[in-house]
Amino acid sequence: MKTRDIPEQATFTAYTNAAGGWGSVRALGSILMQEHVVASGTRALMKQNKPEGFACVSCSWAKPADPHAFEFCENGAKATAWEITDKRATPEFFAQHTVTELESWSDFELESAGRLTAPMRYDDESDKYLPVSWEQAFNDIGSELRAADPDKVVFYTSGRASLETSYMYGLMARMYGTNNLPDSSNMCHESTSVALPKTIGVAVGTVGLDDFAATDCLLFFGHNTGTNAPRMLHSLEEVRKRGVPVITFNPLRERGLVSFVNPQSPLEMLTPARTAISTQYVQIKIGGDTAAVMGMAKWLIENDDAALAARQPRLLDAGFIADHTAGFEEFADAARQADWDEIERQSGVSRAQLEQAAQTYANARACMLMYGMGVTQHREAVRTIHMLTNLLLLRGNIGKPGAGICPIRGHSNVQGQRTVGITEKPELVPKGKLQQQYGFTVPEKKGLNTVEACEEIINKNISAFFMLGGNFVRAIPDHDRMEPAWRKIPLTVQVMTRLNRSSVIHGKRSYLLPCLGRIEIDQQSGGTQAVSVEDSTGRMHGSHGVVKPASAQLLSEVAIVAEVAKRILIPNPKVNWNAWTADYARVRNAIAETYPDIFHDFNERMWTPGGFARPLAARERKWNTPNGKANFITPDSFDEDPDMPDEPGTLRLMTTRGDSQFNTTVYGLDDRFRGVHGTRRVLLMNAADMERLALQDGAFVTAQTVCHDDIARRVANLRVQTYDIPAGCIMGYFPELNPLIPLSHHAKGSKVPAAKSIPVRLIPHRL
Ligand SMILES: Nc1nc2c(c(=O)[nH]1)N[C@H]1C(S)=C(S)[C@@H](COP(=O)(O)OP(=O)(O)OC[C@H]3O[C@@H](n4cnc5c(=O)[nH]c(N)nc54)[C@H](O)[C@@H]3O)O[C@H]1N2
Ligand SMILES: Nc1nc2c(c(=O)[nH]1)N[C@H]1C(S)=C(S)[C@@H](COP(=O)(O)OP(=O)(O)OC[C@H]3O[C@@H](n4cnc5c(=O)[nH]c(N)nc54)[C@H](O)[C@@H]3O)O[C@H]1N2
Ligand SMILES: [Mo]
Repeated sequence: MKTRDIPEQATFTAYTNAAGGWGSVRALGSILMQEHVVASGTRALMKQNKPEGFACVSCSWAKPADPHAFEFCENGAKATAWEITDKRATPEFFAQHTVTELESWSDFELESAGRLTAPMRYDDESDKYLPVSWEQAFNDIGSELRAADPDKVVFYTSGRASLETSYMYGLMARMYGTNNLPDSSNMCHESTSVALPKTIGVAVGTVGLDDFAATDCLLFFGHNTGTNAPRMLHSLEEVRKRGVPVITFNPLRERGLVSFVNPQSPLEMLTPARTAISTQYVQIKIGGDTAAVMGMAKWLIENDDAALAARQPRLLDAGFIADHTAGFEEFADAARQADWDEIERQSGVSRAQLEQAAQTYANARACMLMYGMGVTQHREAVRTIHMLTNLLLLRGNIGKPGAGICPIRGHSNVQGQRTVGITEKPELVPKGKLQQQYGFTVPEKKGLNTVEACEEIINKNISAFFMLGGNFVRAIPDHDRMEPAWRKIPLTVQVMTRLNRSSVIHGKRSYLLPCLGRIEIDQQSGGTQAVSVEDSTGRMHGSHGVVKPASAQLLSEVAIVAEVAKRILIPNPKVNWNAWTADYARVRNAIAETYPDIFHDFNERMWTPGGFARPLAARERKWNTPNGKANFITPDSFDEDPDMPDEPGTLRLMTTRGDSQFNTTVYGLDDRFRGVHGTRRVLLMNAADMERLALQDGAFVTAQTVCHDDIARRVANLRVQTYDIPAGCIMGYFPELNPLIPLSHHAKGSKVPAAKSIPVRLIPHRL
């Protein structure tokens, strides 16, 4: 396995095979070997996403009630191998390397050191992490946090922590006195959490796995399914076998959405029949979604007007619109007035293509719409999501079988964390319930989200930053500004499994607290413990570990949160942190008491095959919006990025994941489905842009952000490559290109960094 990224040695091949197939099987074998876990890995994989096993730590896609023998995908298997690896970052490892030396390592090399085995504390004098006892670490962290102003302490979470841990963590922060609870969702689907309550009155998707069997049409916006939620390809394959049309809107022809060979279907593997996934592929410009959907809506509304006049069958669901919605007339007028030239220019797609898509949509009795980061990580993300729901509402596609909206969530429990109280917004917290249950008053002051936490770090207003998982420093924008500021934080604490950038770029005092992963057996005084998670379709699943922990010294996340809570909070007889650690069923009882509608009889229901569903009002056509209706919201413009400087030569850069990574965890340098091998320092470009800039394949450039402030944001040594991508758009990889995203460049309303629309200029390197 190549660990050094040397772009000169990279190769590019057009990948013409389907996603899945033998390529997946080969890739799986090599990762099990790389992590030295061929036997244990294979055994663990048989229990992945099974009712009696563990919930995969990779994506959050739904887990069926009747799983396949192999209910995992290549990337889920990679995530498992990565967690149960036999490589170890022991105290001896840390004794051999100064932190300054570790800083020069790549992300891949840092994580390749393996699982942390003991709690560590940074020692200034030797510039090394030295072992520290748990007791000492908790006492030190506790006394520092007790002395701090709670407003200046941040409790970050990455979306992997279980419902039990997340509930305890949120409660701890609030009892301590702050709502400073940013999480990875602030960089991910927060645009959804802000947009959907206004239109359909829920903050999450309305689609369930059963809807795939009833649908007549699927629309896909801005998601790379073959890489980031591959198990969904099984559902898509089934839908396609029924002849259901799938229309994809994406600047790139992502392989998983073009065609798929099921690597678990022996017949397909022998006779590599592939299932064509998308029936129409709309290669939209980056940021062109509002305009494209407006084009579809315009066609539907104008043809409906004509049908009405001619007394022919309607194209719109007029009954649904009249009974259930508000704002239709204003929206319909805007659609009628929308100008096709403007729609074509902003979307980068022809009128004919959009009319074709609209016609397919109009023919379907029930339609589902799925979307990912290509929608949420834009300046106008919230508006685009409103536009997506407008399209669904036109034909009553919310709250009937086979229809609905499906934001495809990222981390395996990111949606669940929100459900049990991880949020910086106090208005989303059941204050009365918590008061009644624990006798304390939830702080009123709004907490910091991710972008705001970064701003306060730059302003030197943060005294301590606690990370429950994740790799904050690497996942956020504006690395070159954030890293020096991060080092000035008095205390950083990381609950983690593997070494990453946030541990080598650390606060003045820094602790690494190694925890059990979800795949490991969690033994407490009350017996072996299970945890639970919520998937993208709002179903809760139990999960118990199946492999021996990486080290006898690891503590569970629940235990770590409880130990910190005991040290920073005034004792409260209503919360017995020790009892919660001993038996997580008691935490679940507490969750059920706080959120009875969702979690009643939690312990009994958590092992329901396929999970148990949370009530979703919109699914029943009950609208929890201020006016009690589902709302059409008319966009004020189509321009996705009003701040995009109108300078000639400015290109729009999207930063996405490749096939060999889980967010900031980079397993390898290849992005197989996109045909990129051996480097991540690459920009994929349209041939016309290459020609205009007089660039040849393999040339090297520096990318520089075009921004209104005077801060220079650059990434050098990027290799350019011609690619099938619309003119004016370029693609590169997250997190390598994060220095280019200005912190201020985030979605209006949700503050999700606009990682998919960075205005850049390219400066060729001189030969
Ligand atoms: N194996 C693996 N699985 C993962 C992850 C991982 O890193 N690895 N990460 C997890 C997490 S946290 C998340 S959030 C999800 C992310 O999964 P995705 O939502 O797929 O995220 P990205 O990889 O950023 O890919 C964004 C997609 O949107 C397209 N796109 C970009 N801009 C636009 C646009 O303006 N309009 C449209 N229509 N499309 C656009 C891109 O071409 C790309 O296909 O995956 C989760 N699952
Ligand atoms: N440019 C750009 N930036 C982006 C994005 C993008 O598309 N483009 N995507 C954004 C999105 S969608 C997201 S979700 C964020 C991701 O941001 P984060 O969630 O903060 O980052 P991850 O890379 O998922 O975190 C990986 C680390 O989690 C730790 N870890 C793994 N398993 C466990 C566990 O079981 N317990 C604990 N305690 N720790 C564990 C390991 O130490 C590992 O190094 O990045 C965002 N940043
Ligand atoms: Mo995410």
